[in-house]
Amino acid sequence: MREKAPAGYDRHREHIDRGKIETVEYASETVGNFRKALIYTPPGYAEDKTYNVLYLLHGIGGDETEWYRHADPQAIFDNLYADGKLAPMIVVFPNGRAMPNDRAEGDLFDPDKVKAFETFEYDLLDDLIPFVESRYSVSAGRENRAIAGLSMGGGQSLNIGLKHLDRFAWIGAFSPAPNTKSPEQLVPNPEEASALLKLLWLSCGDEDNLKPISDRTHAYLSEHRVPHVWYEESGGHDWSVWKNDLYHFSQLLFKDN
Ligand code: FER
Repeated sequence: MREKAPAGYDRHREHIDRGKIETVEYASETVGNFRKALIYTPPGYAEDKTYNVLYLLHGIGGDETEWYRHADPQAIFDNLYADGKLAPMIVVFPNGRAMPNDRAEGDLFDPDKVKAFETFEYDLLDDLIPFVESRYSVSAGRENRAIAGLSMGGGQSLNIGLKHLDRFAWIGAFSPAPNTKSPEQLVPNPEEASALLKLLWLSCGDEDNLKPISDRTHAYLSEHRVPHVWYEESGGHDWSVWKNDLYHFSQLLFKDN
């Protein structure tokens, strides 16, 4: 079992530089409307530098504000920057339910709503990423782009990231949900994936009912010798686990580990 983040990692610290979180709206041809996302720019963000980008996805009960409301990610990141532990990156919090009404309301397991988490692949690749890359000073190479998320967002990160290794070299799945494709579908060519991945992170709490999905993915990756971080921790399907994952995963990004 893995170590947890140190006490205070998620608490606002005095006298440190802070990043900013803002809400943006982008035109989505995929959905046919304007869609919201939150964007964190790190302390000292400046247009004359270029940044990596992490796309960080929410779960079935959430929307683009879910991480912000439950995890205080800006405190986690600001503290890590103050300690010199993060590579420069902006973090985009999209809404992964790509349909006209993308609010987390009504029956969240309605098949149309679950399907919208699949449609998000095209909203992300064709609409959101181009928007982010036109609006912010970011590097557009695969080695400068990461995708990660919790539960439904963890499944999306594996499904989308591993299918588009030409776009993402860094992938993280925190407690991935049943939307996760089978390991054989995710990684049909283990050698090719191994050569392209800079980081493949998979984590899950030991009391999470969805753990069999992570177990089967980890087993396949191990059997086929695809390098990955398997981070098994104490806990259930909850925010203490996902915040801890974010703390550890983010420090591995955009570095030669
Ligand atoms: C399911 C159980 C859980 C499922 C999705 C979830 C689509 C997602 C949970 C979450 O995002 O927290 O059967 O099917």
